[in-house]
Amino acid sequence: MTVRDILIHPDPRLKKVCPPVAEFTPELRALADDMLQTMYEAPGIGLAAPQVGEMTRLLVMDCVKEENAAPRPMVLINPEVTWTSEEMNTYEEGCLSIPEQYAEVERPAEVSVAWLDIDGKPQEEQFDGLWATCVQHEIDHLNGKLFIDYLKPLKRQMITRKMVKLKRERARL
Ligand code: K2U
Ligand code: ZN
Repeated sequence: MTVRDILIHPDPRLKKVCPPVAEFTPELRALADDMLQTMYEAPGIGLAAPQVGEMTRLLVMDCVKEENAAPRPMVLINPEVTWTSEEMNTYEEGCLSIPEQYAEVERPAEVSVAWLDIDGKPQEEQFDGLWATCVQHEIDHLNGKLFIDYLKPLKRQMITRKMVKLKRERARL
């Protein structure tokens, strides 16, 4: 397993709609393992393949917060939202591709998602709470959408300018 570099916004690869996974290969399993390791190491509770430069519809998440609770690493391939609740929920979101920036985003409080697991087996589950926020945030990544796209233009531009500066500084190191 390898910890992968996480792309930082602005990056054209973070704005692309990713093509679906076509075949279940050992390389796909290795990518999922690398993404889980990268996510835990960040640390984060979710990570989408385009964030590590892999343009494919695969995401990982583990939103278990309790310290002594067992982790629940999940790998979702070709995920699709099949139902959303009327009720909305607002959460102060962050993003591993937009470090140190946080803003309130409103999303459906509950979602049902259908996906294929790492063995290609169809799964379907209803998520609520932080799991619902996270899975919607990750599926947005597969469609080239970032949480800052929900913000007012001025706020989005301010965050983008900060990231451009951060990337310039990191490039100098
Ligand atoms: O996609 C990502 O960048 C991973 C995010 C997922 C996420 C963002 C906002 C709300 C829920 C999930 C990272 O996990 S950001 C770090 C983080 C950690 C705990 C709670 C919220 C965000
Ligand atoms: Zn993100």
